[in-house]
Amino acid sequence: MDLFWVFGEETFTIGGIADLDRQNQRSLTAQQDGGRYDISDPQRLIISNVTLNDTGFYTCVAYNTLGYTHSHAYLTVLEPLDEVPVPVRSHLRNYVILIVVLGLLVVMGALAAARFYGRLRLERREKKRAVEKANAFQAMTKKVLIDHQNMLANGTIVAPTIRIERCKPSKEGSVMSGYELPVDPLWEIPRCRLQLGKQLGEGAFGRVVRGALDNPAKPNASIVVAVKMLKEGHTDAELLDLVSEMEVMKMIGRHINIINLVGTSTQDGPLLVIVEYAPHGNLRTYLRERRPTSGYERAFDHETPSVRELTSFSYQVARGMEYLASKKCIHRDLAARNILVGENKTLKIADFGLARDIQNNEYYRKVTDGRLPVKWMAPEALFERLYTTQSDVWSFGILLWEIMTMGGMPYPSIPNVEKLFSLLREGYRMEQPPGCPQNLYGVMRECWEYYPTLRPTFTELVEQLNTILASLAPQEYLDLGVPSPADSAESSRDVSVDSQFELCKSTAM
Ligand code: ACK
Repeated sequence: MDLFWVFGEETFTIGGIADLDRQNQRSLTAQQDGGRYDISDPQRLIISNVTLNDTGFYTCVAYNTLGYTHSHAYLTVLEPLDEVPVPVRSHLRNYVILIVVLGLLVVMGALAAARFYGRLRLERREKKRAVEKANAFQAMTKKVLIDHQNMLANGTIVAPTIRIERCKPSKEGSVMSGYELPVDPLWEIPRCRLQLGKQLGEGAFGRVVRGALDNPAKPNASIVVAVKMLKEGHTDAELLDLVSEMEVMKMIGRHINIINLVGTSTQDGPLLVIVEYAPHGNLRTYLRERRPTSGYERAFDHETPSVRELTSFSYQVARGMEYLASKKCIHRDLAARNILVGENKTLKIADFGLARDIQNNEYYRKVTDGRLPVKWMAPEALFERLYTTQSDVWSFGILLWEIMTMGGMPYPSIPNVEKLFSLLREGYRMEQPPGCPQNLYGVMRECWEYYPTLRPTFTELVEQLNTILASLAPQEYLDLGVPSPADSAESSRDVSVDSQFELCKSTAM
């Protein structure tokens, strides 16, 4: 079978190839029109350089000896578009610019994203560090550091230098109390050996409770002790004061007439300072409860102490003070309220290790039981804040007066503190208490010499009181058995003194 291509009318009639021209149709050959027709593959017609004249029907005719058949298609050639020819170089430049701009955009985007993620990461890291820091800070304890080096300044015991540093807890127990105290193996008592009991008293920041301390050597024989501790919500300064008191007590050592340190519990909980227990409370209350009364009945079922016993009390306090003075310890608040009465009427000086703020004007205020500490203060302590063992001697004289009046209030008839100051300067001193032996009153007066060097030392006081003690008959009592005019005047004076305290309070504030 042969094929040939025809261009022309749509209808193709049988007439043979010779009739083509007549029918306005022409057969296409490869040589025509400068070889525009490519029919190297007779089943496919390829026309190059097409023009509008090429529009029309194209018929493909197949024939053999038996006959022929055909098929046609219409070619539409469109007008060329009115395009402004764009030079190739300009295209290229546009591409380059586009690529550069896109590249720049990509780089800038990448940079912005990198910066954003960088900042995000930094913020996260800072937040994490802050949380870690806060956690670490919370887990920190306050380490109490004690420096004993400067405890003896100018020949006087001063509280050790104690400071607090924040640090990582080195023991689990320290986290419980918030503080880490150094262990002193000589004094440390495990908490499990101590059972706390009823409260004996409390101040603004601390409290004292009774306790029972097990004796490991004798399982069923515990000893009664007093335990000093801080109240909840105390400040660092208050803790340092208690640590300082504990250290001073350790340094001072033992004497029968002072409240001795028994031990300390510094680990695995709040600081406990364990001291000897004095079952009969403070000397002032003790004496007041044993004042002779008018009737046959006693207000409290207590025996009134004899003059000899009272002198023995004075002697014991002088012994205790002599010991403290020998240890270069200045008490600064020697008064009957700070003397405790132990077993067998043994007197014990308490609170000698207290850190006292002598610069503080609170000193001019009355204390909890309504007394003004200034009434026990030597003139130089009062006017110049100069505290020495000799100013303690002055206070001892006032304490003697308290003893010989069975817990009386000093300067009962003086209306206010200002008046007391001027009277002391003028040389006024309290009178001899009723029933007080003359030689004992003489000791008081020596203690109240204006110039500290003229006052006796505690060693001299011990000697003098010992001599007086030896001279006294055992059963001699103060002449207070029947209320004397002086005694009733005393009690009424006490009332006036109380109202006078209110006056003092307003002037002190
Ligand atoms: O004056 P007081 O009866 O005796 O009340 C106070 C209270 O605790 C607060 O200080 C009493 N007190 C202090 N230490 C002791 C102690 N070692 N033995 C008995 N009572 C004490 C004090």
